[in-house]
Amino acid sequence: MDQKPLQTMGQQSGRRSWAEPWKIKMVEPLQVISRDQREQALREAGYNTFLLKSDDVYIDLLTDSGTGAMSDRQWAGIMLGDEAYAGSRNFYHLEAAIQNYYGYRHVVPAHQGRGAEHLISLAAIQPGQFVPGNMYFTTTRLHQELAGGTFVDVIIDQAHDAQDLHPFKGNIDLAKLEQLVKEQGADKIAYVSMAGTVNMAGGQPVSMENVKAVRALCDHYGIRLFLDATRMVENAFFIQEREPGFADKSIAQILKEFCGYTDGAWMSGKKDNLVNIGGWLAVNDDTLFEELRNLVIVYEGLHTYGGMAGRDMEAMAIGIAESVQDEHVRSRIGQVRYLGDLLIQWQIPIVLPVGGHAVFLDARGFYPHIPQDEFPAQTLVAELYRDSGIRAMERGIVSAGRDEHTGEQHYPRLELARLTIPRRVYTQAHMDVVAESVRAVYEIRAQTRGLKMVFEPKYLRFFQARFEPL
Ligand code: P71
Repeated sequence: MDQKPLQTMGQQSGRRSWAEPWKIKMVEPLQVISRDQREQALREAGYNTFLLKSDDVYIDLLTDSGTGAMSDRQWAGIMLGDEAYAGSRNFYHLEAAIQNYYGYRHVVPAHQGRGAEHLISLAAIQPGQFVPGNMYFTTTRLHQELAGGTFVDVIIDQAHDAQDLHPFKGNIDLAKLEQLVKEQGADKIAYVSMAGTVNMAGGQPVSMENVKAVRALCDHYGIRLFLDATRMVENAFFIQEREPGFADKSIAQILKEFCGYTDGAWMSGKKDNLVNIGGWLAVNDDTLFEELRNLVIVYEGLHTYGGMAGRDMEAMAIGIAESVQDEHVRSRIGQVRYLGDLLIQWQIPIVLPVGGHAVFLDARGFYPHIPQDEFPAQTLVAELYRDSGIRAMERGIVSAGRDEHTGEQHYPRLELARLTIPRRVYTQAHMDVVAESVRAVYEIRAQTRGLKMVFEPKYLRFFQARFEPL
């Protein structure tokens, strides 16, 4: 039998290979349980991957949130925690890092992203106001609604089409935004809520041109613009790669320029900032800052720790500096893209272009015979786990939940299963195993049946809902 000469990954893509800008100093053993055990674990978890025990998971692609590997420098920083109740030196390091890399004037720490979302929503939304944004995110929208606001999706139409190749599918549609402002009046708009790389659209970026244009529109109507900076570093990579005029600018320069068009940001440090727990809010306005700094002590903790230990703040300060290194971001997104490219070559339906933090499988493409209210994406994540012990996350009708007024289910166009890649954790070989499992599940797609929901919690139902096979 003829054997084709083996090729490295770089050779296969017609370039010199490159690798991660780090080496491994400590490892965490993994185990794989048997197929029968997985079948039982799945039943016990009500076919919901959020309810699996992590010991029963082989490769964990549930989320990139808090699941990254910290560097030796960050772990050294943990030992330098100043656990003073007030005025911890680690807070000042964190504050300086945020001011330096993101460019905002005032910093309020929070225990994680949703803590920060809670505070900004309370401070900046009057009941009855609207909050336009580039596609909803679950916790973001919930806090906006709990504060009395109504979220309005003003993302470009292309974002809702899994196959559309627009390079900046996270962009805000200026016409949709302006129409809302004209219909409701500028005083009914709390602020524009813009996310850097849009999670639910597949990790899709916003262009510099778009944020500039949104800024101009906001200035015209006197509306504030706040940024969900959770994955803004990854957004900066796409600008560097795709937007004319940015190829020679560093990720750090692009990040700062982008943030400069916004009035403030909230952050889940568990993503870009390379920590297991932490978050922050940062704003330029003095009055808003005073209000946030007052609110944080009610809900999170004193304004110099906001729910974090001193050591957590130190790790995040160091993580911020590491996160904007060009080599880091290139290898992080390069790994996501490696997995995506394998699946594209095998003609498995995924969201295109491949985004920053995850490969999103298009469950409608897998299971055209399963109607949306039999939960195709939930089915797909259950099938993947059954096949190989890989854990993914549903991002479709279960995540979208119900309309708060009518109680009707939202029926999102995107019905996706997210293979989320933690930062600095898995190797190329792990990605190969994942790709082969996705293919195995795809090959048996015609025999696969949907699920029915047998338990539905009131808030953020996807976390705790239970299902049974049909
Ligand atoms: C993700 C998460 C974590 C998560 C949250 C809700 C359901 C399932 C998983 C969290 C984000 C995020 C964006 C854009 C704010 C938060 C909240 N993402 N904005 O993707 O992606 O941050 O988790 O630190 O509270 O798995 P938090």
